[in-house]
Amino acid sequence: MLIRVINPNTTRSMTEKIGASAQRVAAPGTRIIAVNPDSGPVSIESHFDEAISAVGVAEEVRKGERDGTDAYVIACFGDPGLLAARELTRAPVIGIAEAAFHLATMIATRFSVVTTLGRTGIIAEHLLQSYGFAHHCRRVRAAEIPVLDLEDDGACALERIVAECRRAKAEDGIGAIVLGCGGMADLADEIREAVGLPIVEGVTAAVKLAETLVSLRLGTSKHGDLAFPPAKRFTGQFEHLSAQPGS
Ligand code: 5HY
Repeated sequence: MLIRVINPNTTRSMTEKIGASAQRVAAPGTRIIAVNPDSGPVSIESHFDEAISAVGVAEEVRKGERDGTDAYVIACFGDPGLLAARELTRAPVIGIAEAAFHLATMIATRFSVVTTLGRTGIIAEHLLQSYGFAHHCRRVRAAEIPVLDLEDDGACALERIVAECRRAKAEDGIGAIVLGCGGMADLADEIREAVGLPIVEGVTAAVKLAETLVSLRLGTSKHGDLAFPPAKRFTGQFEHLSAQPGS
């Protein structure tokens, strides 16, 4: 089984870290290919970053279709371009936020999210609403660390995340915590150890859900709004996206 794990930002070191975490939990026989778009933001910390990164996600799915990919994972906690990506393939496409929310509600009646910057918290809140998990989530908290601090050992990112998780455990009346950034993929075990609560990490959650869907031969429905996009001409820098009817 081939799973294409797409880091929507363009920071290669974070892509490799995400890929290693994904391969660590993958079943024998599952091959993970971890990629990021050539063009786009080095980190995603705003609605604008999200909008630009969604195009990069679509481009990576188009490339994956040429490789016979069995499933896709969008490894950014905003699940940028999730529905557009699903339109482009019959394979399952899993966003790490969506995956983490699903698993968290199977192990706890209430959870909190701990993300990077406060300003991106609203993106997680919008997803909780649109996915129907808002009533399970007590708070979306932020460790107030820039995403790329997760790539800098000297930045004390882990300490700040653990401190915010401990506050959530003490104050939110929850049974689990969801980590709110793909760049935290390698930190779940240490945080679980330090905080003493179930920690749900999206990249690994999404890989296991993708394997489940593929093994059940469940792919993205092509009946209705996730059907392939209507073929049309694109202009300018997107001309290469043009498609002839029926192509
Ligand atoms: C992510 N940004 O998962 C989001 C996290 C965030 O570049 N990868 C990013 O802070 O919204």
